Amino acid sequence: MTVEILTVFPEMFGSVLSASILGRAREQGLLDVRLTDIRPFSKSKHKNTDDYPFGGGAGMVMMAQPIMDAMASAVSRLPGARRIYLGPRGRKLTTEVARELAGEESLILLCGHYEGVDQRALDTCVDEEISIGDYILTGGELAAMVLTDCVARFIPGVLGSAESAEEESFSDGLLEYPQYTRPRDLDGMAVPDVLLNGDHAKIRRWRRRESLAATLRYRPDLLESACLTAEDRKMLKELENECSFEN
Ligand code: 4GY
Repeated sequence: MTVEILTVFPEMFGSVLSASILGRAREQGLLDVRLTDIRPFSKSKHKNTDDYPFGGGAGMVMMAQPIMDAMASAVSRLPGARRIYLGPRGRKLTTEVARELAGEESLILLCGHYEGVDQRALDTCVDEEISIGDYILTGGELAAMVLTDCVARFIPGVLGSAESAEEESFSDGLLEYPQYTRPRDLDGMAVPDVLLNGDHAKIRRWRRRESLAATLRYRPDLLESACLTAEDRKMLKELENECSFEN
Protein backbone atom coordinates (compact mmCIF):
# COMPACT_ATOMS: atom_id res chain seq x y z
CA MET A 1 0.00 0.00 0.00
CA THR A 2 1.14 3.53 -0.72
CA VAL A 3 0.39 6.42 1.65
CA GLU A 4 1.28 9.94 0.59
CA ILE A 5 1.10 12.51 3.37
CA LEU A 6 0.69 16.22 2.59
CA THR A 7 2.01 18.35 5.45
CA VAL A 8 3.85 21.55 6.28
CA PHE A 9 5.89 19.60 8.88
CA PRO A 10 7.32 16.53 7.10
CA GLU A 11 10.12 16.39 9.69
CA MET A 12 7.62 15.22 12.32
CA PHE A 13 7.29 11.77 10.73
CA GLY A 14 10.82 10.33 10.61
CA SER A 15 11.18 8.30 13.79
CA VAL A 16 7.58 7.11 13.89
CA LEU A 17 7.76 5.70 10.37
CA SER A 18 11.24 4.21 10.77
CA ALA A 19 10.94 2.44 14.11
CA SER A 20 9.55 -0.96 14.94
CA ILE A 21 6.81 -2.56 12.87
CA LEU A 22 6.19 0.38 10.50
CA GLY A 23 9.92 0.57 9.76
CA ARG A 24 10.03 -3.15 9.01
CA ALA A 25 6.91 -2.98 6.83
CA ARG A 26 8.52 -0.24 4.77
CA GLU A 27 11.81 -2.15 4.44
CA GLN A 28 9.84 -5.18 3.27
CA GLY A 29 8.07 -3.06 0.66
CA LEU A 30 4.65 -3.74 2.18
CA LEU A 31 4.12 -0.06 2.96
CA ASP A 32 5.42 2.89 0.96
CA VAL A 33 5.05 6.21 2.80
CA ARG A 34 5.78 9.39 0.88
CA LEU A 35 6.01 12.76 2.57
CA THR A 36 5.12 15.79 0.52
CA ASP A 37 5.90 19.23 1.90
CA ILE A 38 3.07 21.58 1.00
CA ARG A 39 5.22 24.74 1.30
CA PRO A 40 7.07 24.50 -2.05
CA PHE A 41 3.67 24.54 -3.77
CA SER A 42 2.90 28.02 -2.46
CA LYS A 43 2.85 30.69 -5.15
CA SER A 44 3.10 33.55 -2.62
CA LYS A 45 6.36 35.49 -2.44
CA HIS A 46 7.57 34.02 0.87
CA LYS A 47 6.11 30.57 0.19
CA ASN A 48 3.47 31.18 2.84
CA THR A 49 0.95 28.42 3.40
CA ASP A 50 -1.30 30.28 5.86
CA ASP A 51 -3.11 33.62 5.94
CA TYR A 52 -5.47 35.65 8.14
CA PRO A 53 -9.07 34.45 8.35
CA PHE A 54 -11.71 36.45 6.46
CA GLY A 55 -14.18 37.76 9.02
CA GLY A 56 -11.45 38.16 11.60
CA GLY A 57 -10.60 36.07 14.62
CA ALA A 58 -7.54 34.56 16.17
CA GLY A 59 -5.00 32.39 14.41
CA MET A 60 -4.26 31.60 10.82
CA VAL A 61 -5.93 29.51 8.15
CA MET A 62 -4.13 27.28 5.67
CA MET A 63 -4.50 28.73 2.19
CA ALA A 64 -6.38 26.76 -0.44
CA GLN A 65 -3.92 27.24 -3.31
CA PRO A 66 -0.84 25.39 -1.96
CA ILE A 67 -3.01 22.54 -0.72
CA MET A 68 -4.93 22.23 -3.98
CA ASP A 69 -1.69 22.19 -5.99
CA ALA A 70 0.02 19.72 -3.61
CA MET A 71 -3.04 17.49 -3.84
CA ALA A 72 -3.12 17.67 -7.65
CA SER A 73 0.54 16.67 -7.66
CA ALA A 74 -0.12 13.73 -5.31
CA VAL A 75 -3.11 12.59 -7.37
CA SER A 76 -0.98 12.63 -10.52
CA ARG A 77 1.35 10.12 -8.80
CA LEU A 78 -1.45 8.10 -7.23
CA PRO A 79 -4.49 8.31 -9.48
CA GLY A 80 -7.57 6.88 -7.81
CA ALA A 81 -6.12 7.22 -4.29
CA ARG A 82 -8.57 7.78 -1.46
CA ARG A 83 -8.04 11.39 -0.31
CA ILE A 84 -8.49 11.86 3.43
CA TYR A 85 -8.38 14.96 5.63
CA LEU A 86 -7.62 14.34 9.30
CA GLY A 87 -9.97 16.38 11.44
CA PRO A 88 -12.40 16.19 14.33
CA ARG A 89 -15.52 16.53 12.14
CA GLY A 90 -14.83 13.22 10.43
CA ARG A 91 -16.01 9.66 10.73
CA LYS A 92 -14.33 8.16 13.79
CA LEU A 93 -11.32 5.90 13.14
CA THR A 94 -12.18 2.38 14.34
CA THR A 95 -10.94 -1.13 13.63
CA GLU A 96 -13.57 -1.42 10.88
CA VAL A 97 -12.48 1.84 9.22
CA ALA A 98 -8.81 0.77 9.43
CA ARG A 99 -9.58 -2.59 7.85
CA GLU A 100 -11.57 -0.87 5.10
CA LEU A 101 -8.74 1.60 4.34
CA ALA A 102 -6.16 -1.22 4.31
CA GLY A 103 -8.06 -2.59 1.31
CA GLU A 104 -7.18 0.52 -0.73
CA GLU A 105 -4.21 0.54 -3.03
CA SER A 106 -3.25 4.06 -2.00
CA LEU A 107 -4.20 6.84 0.39
CA ILE A 108 -3.44 10.55 0.34
CA LEU A 109 -3.58 12.10 3.82
CA LEU A 110 -3.93 15.85 4.19
CA CYS A 111 -2.74 17.32 7.49
CA GLY A 112 -4.24 20.64 8.56
CA HIS A 113 -2.55 23.07 10.90
CA TYR A 114 -3.19 26.37 12.71
CA GLU A 115 -6.94 27.11 12.94
CA GLY A 116 -7.77 24.87 10.00
CA VAL A 117 -7.89 24.77 6.22
CA ASP A 118 -9.73 27.05 3.78
CA GLN A 119 -13.02 25.22 3.32
CA ARG A 120 -12.77 25.45 -0.48
CA ALA A 121 -9.72 23.20 -0.48
CA LEU A 122 -11.55 20.63 1.64
CA ASP A 123 -14.64 20.84 -0.57
CA THR A 124 -12.69 20.20 -3.76
CA CYS A 125 -9.71 18.04 -2.79
CA VAL A 126 -10.73 15.42 -0.29
CA ASP A 127 -13.06 12.44 -0.41
CA GLU A 128 -13.67 12.29 3.32
CA GLU A 129 -12.64 13.53 6.74
CA ILE A 130 -11.55 11.03 9.39
CA SER A 131 -11.17 11.79 13.11
CA ILE A 132 -8.98 9.89 15.54
CA GLY A 133 -11.02 11.15 18.50
CA ASP A 134 -12.94 13.97 20.08
CA TYR A 135 -10.13 16.38 20.91
CA ILE A 136 -8.23 19.02 18.97
CA LEU A 137 -4.60 18.45 18.07
CA THR A 138 -2.25 21.26 17.06
CA GLY A 139 -2.09 19.68 13.63
CA GLY A 140 -3.26 16.67 11.66
CA GLU A 141 0.23 15.11 11.57
CA LEU A 142 -0.14 13.01 14.71
CA ALA A 143 -3.54 11.85 13.48
CA ALA A 144 -2.03 10.87 10.11
CA MET A 145 0.60 8.81 11.94
CA VAL A 146 -2.06 7.13 14.08
CA LEU A 147 -4.13 6.31 11.00
CA THR A 148 -1.11 5.02 9.06
CA ASP A 149 -0.01 2.84 12.00
CA CYS A 150 -3.41 1.37 12.59
CA VAL A 151 -4.14 0.76 8.89
CA ALA A 152 -0.69 -0.83 8.36
CA ARG A 153 -1.51 -3.58 10.85
CA PHE A 154 -4.20 -4.82 8.45
CA ILE A 155 -1.85 -5.09 5.47
CA PRO A 156 -1.11 -8.78 4.95
CA GLY A 157 2.43 -9.60 6.11
CA VAL A 158 2.93 -6.53 8.30
CA LEU A 159 2.28 -8.53 11.46
CA GLY A 160 3.19 -12.22 11.52
CA SER A 161 0.30 -14.34 10.26
CA ALA A 162 -0.18 -15.85 13.73
CA GLU A 163 -0.44 -12.45 15.40
CA SER A 164 -2.35 -10.84 12.51
CA ALA A 165 -4.67 -7.96 13.31
CA GLU A 166 -7.61 -10.21 12.47
CA GLU A 167 -6.59 -12.64 15.25
CA GLU A 168 -6.92 -10.44 18.22
CA SER A 169 -8.86 -8.42 20.65
CA PHE A 170 -10.82 -5.69 18.95
CA SER A 171 -11.40 -7.73 15.80
CA ASP A 172 -13.88 -9.96 17.61
CA GLY A 173 -14.92 -6.90 19.58
CA LEU A 174 -13.50 -7.98 22.95
CA LEU A 175 -10.62 -6.64 25.01
CA GLU A 176 -7.40 -8.64 25.13
CA TYR A 177 -6.71 -11.19 27.89
CA PRO A 178 -3.76 -10.50 30.24
CA GLN A 179 -0.30 -11.54 29.03
CA TYR A 180 2.70 -12.69 31.08
CA THR A 181 6.34 -13.44 30.34
CA ARG A 182 9.35 -14.46 32.42
CA PRO A 183 10.01 -14.56 35.32
CA ARG A 184 7.35 -16.98 36.59
CA ASP A 185 7.61 -15.30 39.97
CA LEU A 186 8.10 -11.56 40.16
CA ASP A 187 8.67 -10.62 43.83
CA GLY A 188 5.93 -13.01 44.91
CA MET A 189 3.57 -12.19 42.02
CA ALA A 190 3.03 -15.50 40.24
CA VAL A 191 1.96 -16.13 36.66
CA PRO A 192 -1.44 -17.92 36.63
CA ASP A 193 -0.82 -21.70 36.86
CA VAL A 194 -3.03 -22.54 33.90
CA LEU A 195 -0.54 -20.85 31.54
CA LEU A 196 2.33 -23.07 32.73
CA ASN A 197 0.72 -26.50 32.39
CA GLY A 198 0.72 -26.82 28.59
CA ASP A 199 -2.98 -27.74 28.39
CA HIS A 200 -3.78 -25.67 25.33
CA ALA A 201 -7.53 -26.23 25.32
CA LYS A 202 -7.62 -25.11 28.93
CA ILE A 203 -5.44 -22.08 28.16
CA ARG A 204 -7.75 -21.10 25.31
CA ARG A 205 -10.80 -21.30 27.58
CA TRP A 206 -9.05 -19.33 30.32
CA ARG A 207 -8.01 -16.59 27.89
CA ARG A 208 -11.50 -16.33 26.42
CA ARG A 209 -12.94 -16.05 29.90
CA GLU A 210 -10.41 -13.33 30.81
CA SER A 211 -11.26 -11.43 27.61
CA LEU A 212 -14.93 -11.58 28.44
CA ALA A 213 -14.28 -10.60 32.08
CA ALA A 214 -12.10 -7.61 31.09
CA THR A 215 -14.69 -6.45 28.56
CA LEU A 216 -17.55 -6.84 31.05
CA ARG A 217 -15.60 -4.90 33.64
CA TYR A 218 -13.98 -2.11 31.61
CA ARG A 219 -16.00 -1.78 28.40
CA PRO A 220 -19.40 -3.44 28.80
CA ASP A 221 -20.62 -1.31 25.86
CA LEU A 222 -18.45 -3.43 23.54
CA LEU A 223 -20.41 -6.60 24.39
CA GLU A 224 -23.44 -5.33 22.45
CA SER A 225 -21.64 -5.64 19.12
CA ALA A 226 -19.10 -8.35 20.00
CA CYS A 227 -18.97 -11.65 18.14
CA LEU A 228 -20.08 -14.12 20.83
CA THR A 229 -20.60 -17.90 20.72
CA ALA A 230 -23.13 -19.78 22.84
CA GLU A 231 -20.26 -20.80 25.12
CA ASP A 232 -19.18 -17.13 25.43
CA ARG A 233 -22.69 -16.19 26.52
CA LYS A 234 -22.68 -18.95 29.13
CA MET A 235 -19.31 -17.75 30.48
CA LEU A 236 -20.60 -14.17 30.52
CA LYS A 237 -23.63 -15.22 32.61
CA GLU A 238 -21.26 -16.88 35.10
CA LEU A 239 -19.04 -13.78 35.19
CA GLU A 240 -22.05 -11.51 35.70
CA ASN A 241 -23.12 -13.68 38.65
CA GLU A 242 -19.61 -13.73 40.19
CA CYS A 243 -19.43 -10.00 39.82
CA SER A 244 -22.82 -9.44 41.48
CA PHE A 245 -21.47 -11.39 44.51
CA GLU A 246 -18.46 -9.07 44.71
CA ASN A 247 -20.63 -5.95 44.79
N1 4GY B 1 -9.00 14.98 16.36
N2 4GY B 1 -8.66 13.67 14.46
C1 4GY B 1 -7.67 15.61 14.39
C2 4GY B 1 -7.20 16.96 14.73
C3 4GY B 1 -5.94 18.88 13.96
C4 4GY B 1 -8.64 21.25 12.73
C5 4GY B 1 -6.42 22.24 12.30
C6 4GY B 1 -8.47 14.78 15.17
O1 4GY B 1 -8.01 13.79 13.31
N3 4GY B 1 -7.41 14.97 13.26
O2 4GY B 1 -7.41 17.42 15.83
N4 4GY B 1 -6.52 17.59 13.76
C7 4GY B 1 -6.58 19.93 13.07
C8 4GY B 1 -8.00 20.17 13.55
C9 4GY B 1 -7.81 22.52 12.75
C10 4GY B 1 -5.77 21.18 13.15
